[in-house]
Amino acid sequence: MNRVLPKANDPCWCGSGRKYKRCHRETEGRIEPGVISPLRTVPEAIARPEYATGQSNGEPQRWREPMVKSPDVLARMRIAGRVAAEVLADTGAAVRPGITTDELDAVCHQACIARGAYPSPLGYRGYPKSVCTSVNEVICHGIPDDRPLSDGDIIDLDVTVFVGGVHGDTNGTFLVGDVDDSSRRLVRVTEECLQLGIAAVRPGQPISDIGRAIDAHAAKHHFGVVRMFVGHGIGEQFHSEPSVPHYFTPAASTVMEPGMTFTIEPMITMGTWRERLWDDGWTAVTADGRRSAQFEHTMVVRGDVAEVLTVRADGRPGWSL
Ligand code: EYF
Ligand code: CO
Ligand code: CO
Repeated sequence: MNRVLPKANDPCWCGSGRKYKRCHRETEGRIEPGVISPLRTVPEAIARPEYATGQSNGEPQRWREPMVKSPDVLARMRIAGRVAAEVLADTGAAVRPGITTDELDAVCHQACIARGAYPSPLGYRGYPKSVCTSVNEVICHGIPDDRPLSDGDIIDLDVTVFVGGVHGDTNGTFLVGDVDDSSRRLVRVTEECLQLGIAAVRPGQPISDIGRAIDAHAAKHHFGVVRMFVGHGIGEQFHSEPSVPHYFTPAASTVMEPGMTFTIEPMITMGTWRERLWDDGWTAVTADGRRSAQFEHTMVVRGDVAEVLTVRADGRPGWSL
């Protein structure tokens, strides 16, 4: 049912007696936490990462994993990257108005299992689901629940798989039905930010080159770049060194070397880059309630440029714009 919204100085519709502008106007139309379904299980035959073996409350053991990977690890990461892109494509194909984010979680969960992969987010630091589903103003780490998608929403699906002892991490933002032009522009520019970040990968150059390229493109479109969450090293661990900021900072001084593996995953906003955390301790939203989009690839630095690992067998990513 469509409600006629009050004018700013009228009494709020909720009956609080306060002016609408001081009561519900700020949060009108925002995503709210829903009901989270019970944990899904993974067959015993599928190898799981150490944090999901029930011995550490989901806290990963941190060890000094080399940033530069061996040929054997790289070969396994190519497979994990392909599987992650396939699972993202399968889950993205299910996006439509009316489907709940929990149903998308079930699609992702089954798509992982069908490929002999463990869904890396499940149990990671206590995270309860197999995929992150971040709708509209949710920046990242949205937890799948019973909220159905609405016509006009945008949703980021963040898929990570663990297979062959290594992780592959990719995400993309999908349009739900008929989406307004400014949101479409946000999604398109965010994907361009990822591509420009990848194009800035070059051995011998500092990682700060990546954020410089992304920052410049977002600024050209008057969009914000989220600072709280960054790309990360990846391999036998889900998250390791180096950190990959999507904004320019000279502190990102690690020099890129052939064989280094990391993600680039810019979160680009229509308004402020500042975030707030929901009371669940996981879900990050924009401080002003405006929309945010994200795309992510896992890659390896090669002798000249980056090789993107999270692509399907035909070279396409897990999304299509
Ligand atoms: C309070 C998580 C832990 N963290 C990162 C854990 O790199 C990722 N995506 O590209 C990524 C994915 C997930 C993740 C899924 C779960 N977590 C999230 C939020 C808060 C937190 O610790
Ligand atoms: Co991810
Ligand atoms: Co990531």
